[in-house]
Amino acid sequence: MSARRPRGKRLAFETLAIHAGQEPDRTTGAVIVPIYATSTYAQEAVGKHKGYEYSRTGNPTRAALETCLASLEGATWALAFASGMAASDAVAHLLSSGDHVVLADDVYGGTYRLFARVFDRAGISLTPVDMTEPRNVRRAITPQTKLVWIETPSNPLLKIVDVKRVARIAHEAKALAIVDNTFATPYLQRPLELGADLVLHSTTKYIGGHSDVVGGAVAGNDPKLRERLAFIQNAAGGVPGAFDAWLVLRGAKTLAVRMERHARNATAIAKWLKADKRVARVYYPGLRTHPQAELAAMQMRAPGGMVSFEVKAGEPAAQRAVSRTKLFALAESLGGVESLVELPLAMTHASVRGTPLAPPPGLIRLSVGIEDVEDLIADLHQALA
Ligand code: P1T
Repeated sequence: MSARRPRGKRLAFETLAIHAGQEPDRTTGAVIVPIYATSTYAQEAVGKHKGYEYSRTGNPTRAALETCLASLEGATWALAFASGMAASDAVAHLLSSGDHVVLADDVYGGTYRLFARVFDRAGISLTPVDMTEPRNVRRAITPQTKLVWIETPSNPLLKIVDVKRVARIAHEAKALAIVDNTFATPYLQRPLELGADLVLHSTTKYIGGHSDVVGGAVAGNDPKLRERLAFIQNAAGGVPGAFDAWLVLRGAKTLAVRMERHARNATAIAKWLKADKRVARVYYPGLRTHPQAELAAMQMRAPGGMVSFEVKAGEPAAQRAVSRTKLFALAESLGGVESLVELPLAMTHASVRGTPLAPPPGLIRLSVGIEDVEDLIADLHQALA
């Protein structure tokens, strides 16, 4: 489906989510993109085919997802991967031995692990910095810096990074700026429009939206980067199967309405936690007391569905609380319609324990779902008792 409507006006996000890459099937009229469960494609003669040769290289269901994701990010291209980490791994493969990466100091633990414990062996060095102060990025840049890796809002402390300013600093050093946009989603934040070169997603999260699939994506506008990343994707093979691509595409259709509700529920919960005497500190970019609240309001349409907090009684009390919730499932991951709770240092960020990236031990992270918010607050209230 063309991303343009008559008179050259772009279709709105909600319309693109449902139609981009998803025109009715030409042969059957099926309104929904079919799951092309095929590994290979018959050729009329050697090299004479309908655009597909082998499903690691390309698959029509995956292609539909890629067209849709590109349109949502305002990108000219997107590539879908088997997981968020497979997408990150492909981006890391753009680098060569001797290159240096400046990484935000609050990111998904697996992103740090990938650079610190896998790509270190390929001779790629790493400096984690607090990017809420953009001048820290400038200070960390060396002549070898090729990549500046931003995650905003960050996982799990919900720090907000000024994408425009940090991308400009990266570009002055001739480095690429990438934004992991998993927490915000393209509905709330469009990093490419703010100057980033690449945007990355764990589509496992809000884009998939139903905790039933693992996936990832990278999008951008530079055709040379697309060519190189597609080459790496095909050479290394971290592609999603057709059914997984289809699940992510189905999730994307309702992204806008879900994100509105996630943000509304999370705002109510953050305010409730802030007022509760048992709570020591709340991390949510939608609270006026968040140190980058103003930047969040400028850069994002809404503050998103993730809330972190600490309780006054400390880590043992936090351990107890997360095992007592009834609606919030104690589980890793985020972004599904159902609410989840976890202790990052013991769970999603165990791989950064003992590093400068380690979150506070008693930190509780909520992925606020789209259930009734009074039910969710009642659940937290009884768990904190
Ligand atoms: O799990 P996977 O689809 O491979 O995505 C990795 C990833 C990348 N970026 C961010 C911001 C993420 O949060 C994740 C995965 N995060 C979790 C599993 C979690 O619970 O935080």
